[in-house]
Formats: sequence, C-alpha cells, structure tokens
Amino acid sequence: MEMTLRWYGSKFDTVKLWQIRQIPGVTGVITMLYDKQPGEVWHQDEIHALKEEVEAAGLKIAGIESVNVSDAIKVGTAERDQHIANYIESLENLGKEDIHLVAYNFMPVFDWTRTELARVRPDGSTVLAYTQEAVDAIDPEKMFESISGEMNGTVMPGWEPERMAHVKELFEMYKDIDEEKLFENLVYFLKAIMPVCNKYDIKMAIHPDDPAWSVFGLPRIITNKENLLRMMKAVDDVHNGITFCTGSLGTNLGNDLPDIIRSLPGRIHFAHIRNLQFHSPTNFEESAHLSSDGTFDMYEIVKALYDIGFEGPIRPDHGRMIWGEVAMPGYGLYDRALGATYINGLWEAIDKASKRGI
Ligand SMILES: [Mn+2]
Repeated sequence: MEMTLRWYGSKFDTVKLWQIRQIPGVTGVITMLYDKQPGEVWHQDEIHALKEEVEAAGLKIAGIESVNVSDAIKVGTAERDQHIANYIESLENLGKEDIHLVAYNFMPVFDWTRTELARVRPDGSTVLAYTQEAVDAIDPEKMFESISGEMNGTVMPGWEPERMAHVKELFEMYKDIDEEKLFENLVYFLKAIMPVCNKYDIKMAIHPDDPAWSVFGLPRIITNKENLLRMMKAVDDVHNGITFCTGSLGTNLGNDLPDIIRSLPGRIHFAHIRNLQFHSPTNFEESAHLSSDGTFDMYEIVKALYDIGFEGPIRPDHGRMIWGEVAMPGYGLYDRALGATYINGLWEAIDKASKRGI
C-alpha cells in the first residue's frame, strides 16, 4: 500500500505540494493535467513537466486521476474511434513517463452528484451531502447552478463550467443509451486500449458510479459486486481493474464493502477511502474517516484490502472542511491529512498483528 493525496495542480489547488509532503507517510500524489478536455491528447512534454514539479517537492506521481473518457466514447458516436486513438496516445505518453496507474469513470453527464457541498455537522465542520428528495425536486439542467455557489470559487472535477454549459445537449446524447448499450461501449473502449496498457503495464482503474444508482434517469453500470465481476470477466486482463471507492459503492447500503473487496483479488489497483453517515438509505453525508463517525467499519475495509494483498495507492477521499480552512469542498488539507494518518494507523496495526500471527 502506498499512501497518497489527490492534488489538483499548482494552478487550481489551494493545497501545496510542500504541505502534502509534511503529512506522515504520504509519499505520492494522484493528479492529472487539469486543463485537458476529455478526448484530447496528453502530450509527453506536458506530463514530464508535471512529473518534474511533483518530484521537485519530494513526492512522486502515484497515478493519474483521471484521464477522462469523452461522452463520444461513452455514447458511441462517430467521433468515438478518433477519441479512443487520442486516449491510446495519451496512455502511451504516460507509459513513456513511467506512470502505470490511470483512473477513469464511465458515468454519463455528471461525474458524481451531491445536493449540498457544505452541510453543517453538529461539531461545526461542513461536508458534502446527498438527499434523493432534493435530486428528485430539481431540473437536471439547473443542477450545476444549484451547487456552484458552494464551490468556494474552485472548479470541481466533472462540473467544469464549459461542460455544464452544454448539459442539455449532453442529456440529448444519452437519450437512447440504456445500461446494456453503455456497458457494450465500455467493453469496446477497454478492448481497444488493452494492447497499449499491456505494452506499458498501465493499470486502468474504473471509478464506481456515485451514487451507485441511476440519477436523473441516466444509466449507471458500475454500481455493485455483480456488475464489477461482469466487467472484469468481459475483459479478462489484469490491466482492466477498479478504483475501490468506499464512498461511492457504499452509497448503496446493500453493498457489502469488505465482501466486494475480497471478490476482486488482483483487480483493485487503487483505493479511495472515506466514510458516510446515513440518515436514511437515500440521505447521507460524508463524515470523518473514523469508523465511529459514520456507517462503515474502516477496520474491516482496510483488513480486506490487506488480506487480498493490495499494493496500490490509497488516498483518503473527501474530507470535512474543518479549522476554518477554505478550499475545494471535500479537498481541504486538514481532514484528509487526519484521514491518511488514521488509515496508516489501521494498516500498521493490521500488518503487525498479521506478522505476529494474531
Ligand atoms: Mn472516489
């Protein structure tokens, strides 16, 4: 296991590399070229410059989150093959720069959905939250407007104003796409990129849908154990793997997180760990990472990752906004640093107990 933090680049992130370097046990960052639109080629010199910047701060690039997949690829439009060719070129350039992990998602229109970005908890911290009632009451085209005021002036991944300006057209593109068609398009994409992934040993790690059910009538396919296993089988190559995100798969209380981890040995390449506190099955908020602050048993989750021999990067996923910090919602320094330290503590205890045969 390698402890990491997501970093949005010096142009966009309020958190600095030198600050990340001071979190005990954090050795790498998960980052990307944030100026790139889905479908564009990532050039080797651009990747190289990013890598040099990170390494100059005493850290390494542990993986890319994300090389985004364009809507043309997800829908399967006429532009799809050109965008896949560009994606392959980007992977090739990442491979040449010795980067071997790429996260991505296959969610239509919205990358992830929350209805509040700053719900106040009893201790005064603020967190991202979701209520189905709020989603049902809102016109999807107004979704961006409704939450953009809470973004603290930042640009949140998947909610770029340029994309959101075309949200009506995006919905139109997906109108004939059901879950089967979306799955077929995912398999088409994966089969096309597997040769370059094999050549450079690049592990692809799909991020689960968040929340793990259909939102605004859009299809969702990466939602549970059955679908994950189906995807693994459809392209049975170690480079076709998963970002195990507790906060996304865990939105569905029917998902047994440690059990899903144990069913995917060798195919989980990256882990996002956060906790959620549920008020009802469709009303939840993100909590501190600690088991007792939310619904998930973090010990059991980390233990399952340990037991399957997980060797990839972990990053504490969204954290609370605490201690007066102003940052991108979910991506402040302080609570993620606490999360990293807590997860490192769990890992150390599990590792030592295991080696002593306890
Ligand atoms: Mn995640």
